[in-house]
Amino acid sequence: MVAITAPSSIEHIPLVRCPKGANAGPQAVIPCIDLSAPGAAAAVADACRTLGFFKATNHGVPAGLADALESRAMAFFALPHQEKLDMSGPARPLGYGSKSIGSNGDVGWLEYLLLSAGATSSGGAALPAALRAAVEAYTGAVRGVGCRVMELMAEGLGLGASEEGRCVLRRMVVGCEGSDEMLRVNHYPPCLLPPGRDRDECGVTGFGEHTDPQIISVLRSNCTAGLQILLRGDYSSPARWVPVPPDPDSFFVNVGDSLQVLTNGRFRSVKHRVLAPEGEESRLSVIYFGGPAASQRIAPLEQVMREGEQSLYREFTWGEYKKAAYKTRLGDNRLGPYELH
Ligand code: GA4
Repeated sequence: MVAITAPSSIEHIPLVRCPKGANAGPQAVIPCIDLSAPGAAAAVADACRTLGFFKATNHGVPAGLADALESRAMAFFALPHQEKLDMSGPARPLGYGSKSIGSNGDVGWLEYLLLSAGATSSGGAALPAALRAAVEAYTGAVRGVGCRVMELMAEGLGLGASEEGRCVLRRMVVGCEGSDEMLRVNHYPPCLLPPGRDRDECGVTGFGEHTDPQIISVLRSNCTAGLQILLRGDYSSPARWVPVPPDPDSFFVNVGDSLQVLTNGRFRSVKHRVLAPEGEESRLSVIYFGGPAASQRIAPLEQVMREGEQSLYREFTWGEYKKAAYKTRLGDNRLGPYELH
């Protein structure tokens, strides 16, 4: 069991309820893709079209990097609240945050570190040296997974014939001057419900439902469950939340809003949320967000558009979209105002 030595950091979080009734139904299968297998590009594209989410295995990242970050991060979160704040500053949006997400009133049963992960960034300069080193080593590795996945995505979209096509997404995020890469370390302590509260009726929100604004997100967690994705409904079945079984040896990849636009809706940005742990163990997750430079134009890639195809979105720059995102609530439909048809 993980000891939370500073309950003051999280103890006053209001218990936001997530209805659980919507979870009923057969277990949906999360696509699991071997990144080194011959058919990986087609499998990635298929998963991004249907769910906007998949699990990536055979990624080549040594387990030690994630384990080291996990243990350094847990040691950090066990520090007294004020020390955590002093070391990283309050999340505005970068820094240490507890309970509060963004600046428009969203709350969750978690504490976190949000760091800039750019190649030249000194995000978290005042963090303990061992944590900083673990963050840097892990970031380098997870960025590599993001690169591989973005190349597979492009190939799966049919852009793989030329080097330029295959690298078009990857180059917006990695090795691009001013691109916007971030690393988020989330700690969800166990949430013990007061006697008389029925856990079967509702869970406690760790991180409320939302889509990620970036191009791609790559998540790794410890063994504690909590992540759920929203399976979109259709004429025959309603939308429902599907739990994602944790797998510390794999990465989970999300399509972000910007990639939905870049592919003119072919790839779908996935709604997801986290429920607070029900047992005795904390959930610790680390997410790499790959965003482009502020000036990057976000509009359907010419190469993916069929002849005569119309853009579904009014174009914007990443800088504009990010600025607008920070004025929204977590669960808002941020692409809504940009939809054309
Ligand atoms: C969701 C994805 C990433 O975690 C994040 C989040 C950001 C924040 O926590 O600062 C936002 C959220 C996220 C989208 C809407 C705004 C901004 C909180 C919030 C209410 C770091 C990001 O880039 O967008």
